[in-house]
Amino acid sequence: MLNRRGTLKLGAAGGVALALPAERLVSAVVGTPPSVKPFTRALPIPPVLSPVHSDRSTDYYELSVRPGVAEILPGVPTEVITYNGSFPGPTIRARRGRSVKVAVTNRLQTPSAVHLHGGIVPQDSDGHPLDVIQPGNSRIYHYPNDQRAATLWYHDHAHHLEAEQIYKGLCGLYLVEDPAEAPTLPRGQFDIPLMFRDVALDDHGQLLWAMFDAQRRSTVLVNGVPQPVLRVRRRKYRLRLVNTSNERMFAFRLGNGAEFVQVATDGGLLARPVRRTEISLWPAERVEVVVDFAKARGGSQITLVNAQGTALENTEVMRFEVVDGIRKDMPDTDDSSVPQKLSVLPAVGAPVMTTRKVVLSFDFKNLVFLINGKPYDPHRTDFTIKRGSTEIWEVTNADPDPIPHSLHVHVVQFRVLDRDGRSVEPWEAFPKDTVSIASGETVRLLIRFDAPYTGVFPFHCHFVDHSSVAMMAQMRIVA
Ligand SMILES: [Cu+2]
Repeated sequence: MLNRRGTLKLGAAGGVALALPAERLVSAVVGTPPSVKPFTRALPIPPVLSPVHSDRSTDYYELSVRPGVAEILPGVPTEVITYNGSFPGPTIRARRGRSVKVAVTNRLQTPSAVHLHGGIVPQDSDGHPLDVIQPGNSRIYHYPNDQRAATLWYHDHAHHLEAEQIYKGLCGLYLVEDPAEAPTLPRGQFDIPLMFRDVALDDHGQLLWAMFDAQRRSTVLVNGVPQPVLRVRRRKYRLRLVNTSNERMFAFRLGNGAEFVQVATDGGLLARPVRRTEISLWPAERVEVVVDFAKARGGSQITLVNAQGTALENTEVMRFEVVDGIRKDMPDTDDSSVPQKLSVLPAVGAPVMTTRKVVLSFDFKNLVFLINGKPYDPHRTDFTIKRGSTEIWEVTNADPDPIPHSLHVHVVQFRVLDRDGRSVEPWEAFPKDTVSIASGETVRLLIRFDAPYTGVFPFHCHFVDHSSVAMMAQMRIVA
């Protein structure tokens, strides 16, 4: 029998403490949300990073990975680690067809690697777990942005360290923009990023860190603070929902009869908008929605609720406060609209030549997370894949309830064909780079390896507490 607090050192994991996922199996909840008066603090928007230099083809940015201080609770300095001192990191706005080069300097005492999640990038800019920046060193990542406009994010990916370093703050948004795509959607100040994550805080407002500590991570943050409020005009807003949590799954609902119109998923715009009352968002997934606040009365409040939270958590995640009446500085005019045809999705591609099985499981005997029965070995090639080919991957979560997993495949955007044989809704089908897989479930992915790059790229569970302790594998893409 597994004991609840069971924690052991995995020598092979470089001294990373591994608590058993059995923590999830017990109902005890520890940790309490901070006593902050909810919905009084304005939603912070992560700063947009300015290029240090631009030329005809490329924008050049600089990021330093360094310790910093965040104000998660009002007036309380919390020690975190940051990109450029910002928690979460600054947003990079890239333009389709214009490349970005980011010079990253590591001022931590530990190695760091930057992965652009959802990016179609060459292998030497993918942030492979062993391709790290050592303390005191710098390197340049090259992002071609030769892909559809999408809400991407960058985060740490250093071998065995990504769970801790993402948790402590190493993530930021990376938006690929394309002025040709659905230009009538709300933009500018009406295009709002919402990065959701949970955190465990001690009595002094400091981060508590332990692997598999999901039960204690009971405080949900939006853009780095709990329960913020956003004052909105009576018009449409585009909201980019991003789950940067290590392990938390969200199910978002809006109060007061408001509804979501989903326009995009991980890899960009859907073909058509879809009305939804609840949005499920697992770690690393992105969903873009348009919410029309013109339907709300001036002065009313609309709360964003996490229907999957427990009573001891701040399930009321944030609030929208609709400004009252007509004001000169906040006119109600709205020239934005959601077109019924958002985008033309690329064709499926060549015939499928290869079908592979990917089985995700926890080894209860040896206490390791496995893919196809093996722990991650960064020196092993698990799959060899021909560039340009199309494959079907049958991905199974072989674990008992309630151990969820997901699969993130680097350098591609895939189609989810079906779950346990039932075809999925268009909003969760394409374009995706991370797919949720509940206990016992099998999803089939259609993956076209159409990136122009060869080399070794990882695929892994994006519950990063799992991937950090071996639920990762890798493919070698060959010409
Ligand atoms: Cu997992």
